[in-house]
Amino acid sequence: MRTTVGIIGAGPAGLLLARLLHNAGIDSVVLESRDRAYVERRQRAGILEQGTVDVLRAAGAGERMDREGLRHDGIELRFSRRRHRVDFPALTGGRSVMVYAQTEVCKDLIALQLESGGPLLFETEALAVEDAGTDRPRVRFRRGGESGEGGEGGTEEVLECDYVVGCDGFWGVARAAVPDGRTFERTYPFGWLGILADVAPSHDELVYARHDRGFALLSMRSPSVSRLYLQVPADTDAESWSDEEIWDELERRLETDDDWTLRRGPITQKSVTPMRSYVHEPMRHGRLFLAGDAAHIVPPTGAKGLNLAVGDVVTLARALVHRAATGSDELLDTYSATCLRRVWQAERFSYDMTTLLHGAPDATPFEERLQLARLDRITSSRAAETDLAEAYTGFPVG
Ligand code: RFL
Ligand code: PHB
Repeated sequence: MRTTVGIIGAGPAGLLLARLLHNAGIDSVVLESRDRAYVERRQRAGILEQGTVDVLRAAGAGERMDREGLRHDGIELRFSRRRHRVDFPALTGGRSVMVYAQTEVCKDLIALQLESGGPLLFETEALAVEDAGTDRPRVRFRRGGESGEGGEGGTEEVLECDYVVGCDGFWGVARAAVPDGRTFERTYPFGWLGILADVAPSHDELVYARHDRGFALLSMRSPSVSRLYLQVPADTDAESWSDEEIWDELERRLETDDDWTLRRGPITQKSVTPMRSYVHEPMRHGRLFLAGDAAHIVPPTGAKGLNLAVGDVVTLARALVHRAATGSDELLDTYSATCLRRVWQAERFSYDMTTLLHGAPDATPFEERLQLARLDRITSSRAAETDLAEAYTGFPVG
């Protein structure tokens, strides 16, 4: 098998890259280890930056998003029982964000790819990237699912490429083929217990709450489905929390001075997400490029992960199109540095939001007071609030 661009992984990064390349007349093959239903159901991000929305629209993948997505012009910060709204358009010259779930972005991109696009092979696991330093990189892969899931019987095949892009997430195989890289990492002693519930959201915008008992987040998937999170110790088993305990704890952490109330409803999904900050540099070796979670992870507090993945593949698609049109490697050579600049801004913001709002188990009273002082600053200084609004609505790509 042979293609111009071999893409490993059909998450948002791989799927959008395939679409951008298809639109520019460059062929690709996408290899995805999981089956289609799994990829379409995996609950993750919910917030699209303005720039991400614009990219999806321009790629021809914005039709359902524009019909069903919810435009949000702000978020609420909640602490010491107080509520403070951050008004994005007023602070950023008109920018906003969109609530449209990652599952839906992936469904739309998968449908487009299967309808008109290069091969998208599910249950096809990449085993290794070889010869990335040459002009004939290859992906060794096996069809028939992941090893251990009936995949052992599948025969090994090879995809020969001009370029390989690792969009295979944090646990993928592509990163291992970038030698002499450097990694920067921070783990956190807490995670998020996330739930989906069949109940109308209790507020029309997202609520980020700092509480002495820990962080809580109120988000949503649609006018009738709520998505909520609770900070929990890192090793928590989601099943150790009963539904009633989860609602009680959300109610405590989201408490206010006024008559705001939390609506409860049937919980349909429950899981714990670990928190991590991670960057791998560089994001390229020869003709192998890394994009999205394969190269970097942010804690979800800043809502940046999916948006970073989109920024990476937009930058890469532009560079591959430039190469095809002019024969010049100029933009491919600057790919890693261009992406990393934006990545580190997102790392900084996500770290700041995480430490601003979460209680560390070993936090001193001094550090707790500092957290409140930082919140006080954001809610009383237009300059500080603008800094948050600019970062939340997104840094420019490229
Ligand atoms: P993905 O989505 O992990 O996709 C990688 C794909 O590669 C496949 N794969 C392989 N395929 C073939 N061969 C192999 N050897 C393979 N190994 C892996 C996997 O099956 C998978 O399909 O990475 P991608 O495309 O880089 O996208 C990144 C985003 O998914 C991620 O950054 C976000 O979900 C992070 N995130 C959020 N980002 C936001 O922008 N806004 C948010 O509000 C937000 N909230 C979140 C989040 C992530 C969360 N979790 C679960 C980590 C909330 C949560 C709870
Ligand atoms: C979500 O809706 O899943 C979500 C929203 C905002 C975040 C993280 C997750 O910061």
